[in-house]
Order: sequence, then structure tokens, then C-alpha cells
Amino acid sequence: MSSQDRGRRLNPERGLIELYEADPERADAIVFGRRTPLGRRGFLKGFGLASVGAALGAIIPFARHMPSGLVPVALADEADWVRRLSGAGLTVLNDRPINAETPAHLLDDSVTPNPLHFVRNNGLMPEGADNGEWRLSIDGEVMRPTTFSISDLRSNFRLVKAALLLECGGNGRAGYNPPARGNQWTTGAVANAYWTGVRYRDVLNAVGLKPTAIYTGHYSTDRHSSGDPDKVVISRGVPIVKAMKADTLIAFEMNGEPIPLTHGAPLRVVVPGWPGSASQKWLNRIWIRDQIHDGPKMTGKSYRVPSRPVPPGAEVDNSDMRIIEAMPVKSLITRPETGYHLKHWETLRIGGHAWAGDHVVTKVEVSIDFGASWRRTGLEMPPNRGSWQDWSLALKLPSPGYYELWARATDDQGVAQPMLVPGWNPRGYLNNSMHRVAVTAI
Ligand SMILES: Nc1nc2c(c(=O)[nH]1)N[C@H]1C(S)=C(S)[C@@H](COP(=O)(O)O)O[C@H]1N2
Ligand SMILES: [Mo]
Repeated sequence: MSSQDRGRRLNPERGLIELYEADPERADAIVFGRRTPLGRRGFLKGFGLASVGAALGAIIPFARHMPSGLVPVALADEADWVRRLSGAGLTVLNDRPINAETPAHLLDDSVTPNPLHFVRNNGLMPEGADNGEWRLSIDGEVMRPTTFSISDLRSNFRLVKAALLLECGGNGRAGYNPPARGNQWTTGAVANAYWTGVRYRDVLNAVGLKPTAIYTGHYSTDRHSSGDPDKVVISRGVPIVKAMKADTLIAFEMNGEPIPLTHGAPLRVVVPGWPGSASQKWLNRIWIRDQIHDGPKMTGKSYRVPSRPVPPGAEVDNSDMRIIEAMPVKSLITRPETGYHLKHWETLRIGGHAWAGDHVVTKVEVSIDFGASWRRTGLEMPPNRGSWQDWSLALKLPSPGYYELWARATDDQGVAQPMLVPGWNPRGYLNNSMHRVAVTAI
């Protein structure tokens, strides 16, 4: 293993499973503090004791009796998820918690199949839950605090099925320099599935909002990676006006099936076009607030960007950060796959999707000459509000050689994607720069 490989293996953004598979002795050294064969303890510093504690939630009194290279069974569950997600073609960015993104060419379908939908977890997923026993309670600034079962939701409210876009606020983070901490998402923390559920607003109308209600606060059953049962992993919310939009759902089906565990079984919020973090998974409580919700990951620098542009690498005061609401206009080239080769006289079929937060995309253009000229693509209207839009273009390349396909979407406000990474921000959110794909004509 070269020293560069070793550095990569120890990248805290990857995880212990991969490390165990690649280099069990070194993994032991990290987990149990044993000396590595090379005796290079200093090398492990970057990985940090914090992640060791986070990985197991406790010290191991009998560590000295554990066989070398034994994967602690506490990590076996994650190892299984890593196998399943990477088996489906996803790129696993972290295994504890599990985070995985989808390579662009696997997102070609108008509706993303469940196994190809990116997975973003801030903590450890709950154990599987029984749909019949699941309860959602709503309290706070409401007239009639109420607890609903899933069958109550199904029978009391109109069912809605819609294709809805989820994109992680950190999608594209890997493009920022200086780098921002967190999962190094490239382009694949986005997907568009059919979600079935009830309108959030119908449920709020049923329990009756008090005039003081201004924000929602969402709670769920995932567990903090520290192992502390009292620590809430993430509790975010949206302004009441957003919860009252027709395409904001409380969902129990994903593409016509019960929601898979990775995506929030059995009940989740879906707020299309807003940072994915607004779409709480494993939802069991809604607290209606008389102030902006201040749960974990609502405050500080989480899912927030500077209110004014700052130079790359700047220190920004928390009081100068604002909550991210609608995501910016963006597009993805899902065919051809980057690295594609064709005969130069063949027709090149290019296609993908585009989306624009709370807006509609009105134009997607493609350039094959590094932005010198642009061709308009055929763009579909969304099947419903909150869905991404398909676009396509067929063309012939002028001669053999290396080309880059660039795609640029423009929304109904006239706002277009930037060519390069947009304004740097401390946590690396909202990178909507153009997607580029390499093509070689022979
Ligand atoms: N309970 C809970 N809900 C959550 C999260 C989480 O960690 N816990 N992650 C959020 C984030 S940051 C994103 S981007 C979306 C991802 O949804 P997915 O995993 O179904 O793609 O879920 C959101 N809902
Ligand atoms: Mo996210």
C-alpha cells in the first residue's frame, strides 16, 4: 500500500468497515489503541479518538483478548448496509452513520427506483418498526393535540401520490475549496421518487393551528452515534407557510411500497425542493412552535449559509448565518456516462434532469465547446409540482477528439447555474455549479 493509499484509507470521511476490510491490524490499532506493526501511532492521529468512541459508544475492557482483525459485531449491521448499498451501485461515503450517493448515470430514470435513492443519515438508523404500532403525535401551538396511527392518517385524509425531489443541502460539497467538513458528496445526493402520503396541511388543519403557530419541529427515532439515548440526532422544521403548501407531505409509501428503513420507515416528512434535512425520516412527533424551531442541526452553522458573501475559508459568526430554504437551480447529465466513447459520425444522445427549488426550470442548454456556444435541449414540464424535469438533446460531434458536455439550467426567474462553484460557505452547502461529462469521439 502506498502512503497515499494509506492516507485515503484513514480518511475519517470513509469509515471503519472499509478500514477493517483493507487493513484489520490498523483498524484494531484505531479502535483499541494497539500499536500498529509499523509502530506509526502518530499516523493515526487524524482519525481521532472521537470517531472510535462514536463507532462503539464505549470502551472495551477486554480489548486485549480480542483476536486481531475481528470486526466488532456492533459494526456488523453497518457492514451489511454497506454491502447492500454498494451492491446496488451507490458510492458509500461513510458507514457510521451510513451515507451513500448515486453515480449520475444511475439516475437516468425519471423516477428514481428505491435502491438507487441516495441515503443521508446523521445518526444510527432505528430498528425496523411495526407500521401498525407506529404513532405520530402533534402538540405545541395546536388547538387539539392528537396522536395518529398510520391507518388514521390513511383513512382520515386524502391520499396524495407525487414525484418529489429530495436533494441534500450538502450535495456538491466536494467541490469547495478550502474543503468543508462533512460527507464529500459529489453530484449524487439527489433523487426523485414517487411519495404517497397525506398533505401536511390537511393534518395541521385537522388539529387546528393556534394563531401563535409559526414553525414546525420534527422528531424521530434514530439514535445518536455517541450511543447516548437522550441525545437527539437531528430535529429540524419548516415555516408553517411551507408546511401548508400542497406538495409538502407526510408520507408512508415510496414508489408504491412501504418506505424502506433507510428512507425513514414507516413515516417521514417530504418537503420537495428544500434541503433534504427538512424531510425528517422516522417521524414520530411534530411540535408546532411559536418561534423558529431550535432543535439540533437547526442552529449554529448546520444547514445554514452566510447572509452575505464571504471569502473562501472565512470565519463566519453564527449570528451572520441564515437558514437554507429553497435549493438553487441545478441540473444533472445522466446520459451518457462520463468517459463514454463513440464513433464521431454517430448520434450522441444526451439527457438528464433539472430542478429549481420552489421554481420551475424553463430552459436547459448544453455546450460541447467549453461554454463558447449553447444549444437548447428539449425540456419536459414536471409531472407535478416538486418533481425534477427531464431534458434531452441529440447531436453529432464535429470531429474525432475529446469533448466535455456541460449542462446549464435556468429557472422561471431567469436565474441560471454558475459555471464554477458558487459562494464558499463554512459547511459547503448549495453547490449548484454545472455538471460536466467527458466524451471521446473516435
Ligand atoms: N430522522 C432523520 N431524518 C433525516 C435525516 C436524519 O439523519 N435523521 N437526514 C436528513 C437529511 S440531511 C437528508 S438529505 C434526507 C435524506 O433522505 P434519504 O436518506 O431518504 O435520501 O433525510 C433527512 N431526514
Ligand atoms: Mo442532507
